[in-house]
Amino acid sequence: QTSLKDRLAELIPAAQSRVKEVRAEHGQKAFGPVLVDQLYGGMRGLPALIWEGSVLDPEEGIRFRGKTIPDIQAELPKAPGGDEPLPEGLFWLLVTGEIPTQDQVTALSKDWAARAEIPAFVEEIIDRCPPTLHPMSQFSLAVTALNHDSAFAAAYAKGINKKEYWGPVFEDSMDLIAKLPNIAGRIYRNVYGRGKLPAVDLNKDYSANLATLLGFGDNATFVELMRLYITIHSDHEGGNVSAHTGKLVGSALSDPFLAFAASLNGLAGPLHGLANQEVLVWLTKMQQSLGPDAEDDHVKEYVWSTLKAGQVVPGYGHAVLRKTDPRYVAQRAFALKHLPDDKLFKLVAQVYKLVPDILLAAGKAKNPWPNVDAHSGALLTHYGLREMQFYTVLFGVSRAFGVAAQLIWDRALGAPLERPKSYSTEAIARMFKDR
Ligand code: FCX
Repeated sequence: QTSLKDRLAELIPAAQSRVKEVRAEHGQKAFGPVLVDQLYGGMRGLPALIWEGSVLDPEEGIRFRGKTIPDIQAELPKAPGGDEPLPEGLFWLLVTGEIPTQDQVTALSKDWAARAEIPAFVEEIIDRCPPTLHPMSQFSLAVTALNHDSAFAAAYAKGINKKEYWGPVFEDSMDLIAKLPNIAGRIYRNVYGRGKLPAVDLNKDYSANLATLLGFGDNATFVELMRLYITIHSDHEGGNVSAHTGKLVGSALSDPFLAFAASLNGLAGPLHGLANQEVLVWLTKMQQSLGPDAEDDHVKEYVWSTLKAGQVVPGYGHAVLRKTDPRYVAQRAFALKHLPDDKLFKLVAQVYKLVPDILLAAGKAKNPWPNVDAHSGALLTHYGLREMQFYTVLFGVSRAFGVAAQLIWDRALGAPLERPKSYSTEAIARMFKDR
């Protein structure tokens, strides 16, 4: 079976029965106490969501359908001559739980290339944005506008049976992912004056096309970087801001374009995806202030000055992880292989050696280790993609894979409207007065 949709149609009935079974067996069991502090504390650790594609372990990091990053690097199909997994394969895995064949992955590459074009009015929306509008805002506008052609919105207006929701949501999700390279490429070229956008090549894989649209398609190592980048940024279970926002908005039966545009607005925050931009801004300022080849003591002082100014060290810490992020490790391995002598990579590595001890000494951050965003910008910079404000757009392209996979399953499994209960401080004070 080379069609993802056909394979999914085969898998859905069993998955629906499995959910019924699990709910019948465990539905009435408690998941532990909820503390009042969790309501005030950003719901850290509160079990609250179902997310099928990936689960995050604090010590070990992410597993996509049970597989670690090294597992997927070994097992997923590669491009001819390539070493990195094709993101097409990761999407197949997220959706089906199965490692696809080379043919299945090639079929996805072709399907996405065929769906890649964006409507003329969306091109115009992007072209009319002032170059001073942040690329993430432009990205979100364009994705929102794709809702014009949503198969799900059209089917809903015609009165589609709820049992059939997943079909048009699948089509929208495929269109969404397929159109992101054209949107990202257009924003990049407009904002930074990088010339006209070339056409998508129907015979190239997704990452090769993305690289070409950005203007880096001739560099085979950059294409490999895009394959790795998209794969590792795709999904990080359901509670992070972008994933949860997409699921939440999708639960109102907003179509995948509206739901994912909401994800992007969350990803654009500096504590989440924008941290990859913030890291490069911070490293660049450090280089300007300390000069090249700074000594450890000077770097340490610089880190302390950031903390003393009441700012966070971008790229460090995590709400769930308690070890070095395996997504950081994978990017570091890529750098050691392809750009070991790069000055900025060396600074990233020096910061990695010094920051955890400082954050431990400062005594606040629960996790002193680097996350995914501490490394990505240095790799992009090496290949000439130096415009830091654009970095989160690439994170956004990748995150669509994880959010889309879950939106499809949410509709296939009949996930309800999300509506948790909130309380005022006065209500809490009253309720717990005598307890
Ligand atoms: N530098 C300085 N202080 C930090 C810190 C850092 N890197 N990480 C955490 N802290 C501080 C917090 O600000 C908080 O201070 P407060 O008590 O004064 O409010 C305290 O330590 C406890 O926070 P903690 O429980 O460890 O962390 P949270 O779960 O609240 O927040 C994030 C997690 C990721 C938001 C936090 O570590 C941070 O701000 N890091 C820097 C920004 C960043 O890299 N974000 C990207 C994360 C991720 F990979 C992604 O989504 O892309």
